[in-house]
Amino acid sequence: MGFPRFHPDSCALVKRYLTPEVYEQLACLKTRTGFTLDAAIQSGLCNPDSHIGIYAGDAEAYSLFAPILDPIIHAYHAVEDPFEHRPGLDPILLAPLDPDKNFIVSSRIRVARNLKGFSFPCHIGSQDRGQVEFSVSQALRKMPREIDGKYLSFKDLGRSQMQDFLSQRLAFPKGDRFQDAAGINRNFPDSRGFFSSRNEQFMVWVNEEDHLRIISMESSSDVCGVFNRLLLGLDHLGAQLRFAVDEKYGFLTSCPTNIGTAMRAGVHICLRRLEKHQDLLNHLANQHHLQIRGTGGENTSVDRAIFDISNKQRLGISENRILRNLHTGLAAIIHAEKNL
Ligand code: DAR
Repeated sequence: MGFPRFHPDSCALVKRYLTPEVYEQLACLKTRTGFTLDAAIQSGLCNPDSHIGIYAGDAEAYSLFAPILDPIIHAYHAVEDPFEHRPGLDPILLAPLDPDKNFIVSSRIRVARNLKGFSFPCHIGSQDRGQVEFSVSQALRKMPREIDGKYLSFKDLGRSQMQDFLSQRLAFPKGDRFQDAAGINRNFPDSRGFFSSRNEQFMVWVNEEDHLRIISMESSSDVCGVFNRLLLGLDHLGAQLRFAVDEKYGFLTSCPTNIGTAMRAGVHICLRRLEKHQDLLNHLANQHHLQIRGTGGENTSVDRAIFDISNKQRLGISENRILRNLHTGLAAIIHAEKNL
């Protein structure tokens, strides 16, 4: 392909760190499954507004393409060498954040996982994607009673059923243009599906941006209860499935922004006053390593002053520490909202 020409306006981290020397060093390399650097950077080349611009096609990509991925990981996760994954998945108890439901509309915590030995969604072949769906759906058949439920494969759903599940945010739509350019949408909706517990507070998306997105959620501010439910499901799935994990990078994911704990813990919170004081909100978010997103999550706008606020750090920090930081940060934001 020759040295890639990123859009002049692109600010993607891959453009910043992919120097001609690094490209020269990596351009002819392939992982054992045939994943190349050119394939990894397609999203950033096609989408000038990419923040990162690169995806990993398998676990080996993180070592083979470390000369480009490591500087991006250091920059995004604000970690310095030597960094390491610090697991911390213990049940946790913290004071209620918003018991009167004046601000927090819902809490949602998800972790991403990819099965060991399989290419990741941007590079996986149809047959292997089907094997991933089969293995995960089998592991979901006997969940603990509190989160027992049913797996539904998209291919078995009619159009109106699919629309209903999408509107309930139980199913997931085709990936965005960033994921599309990376190859994540190939053969959609084949071998995609979702598990939902009967109370719809525990879900697993299969073959979305990663092989598994394990989600715990509820319409409350009880981030501890949501986290502890997630642990229950994770323990059960972790006993039956082998995940791609590295002692340095932690859980390996399609996007390098998700490695480490691969956990995004957040809330939908109504901030009518802070909406008019974005500088203060951004200051508080930065102070507590939080990420502010629109109501619909990534790349969406804020609707009716409802913000999606979640942890920014995923690597070099434990899941328990993420939850404590989120709790402290949200308490500070709620305090500011009350006192404006
Ligand atoms: N939009 C892509 C990915 C950013 C991180 N979000 C993920 N992985 N869902 C970008 O490079 O900006």
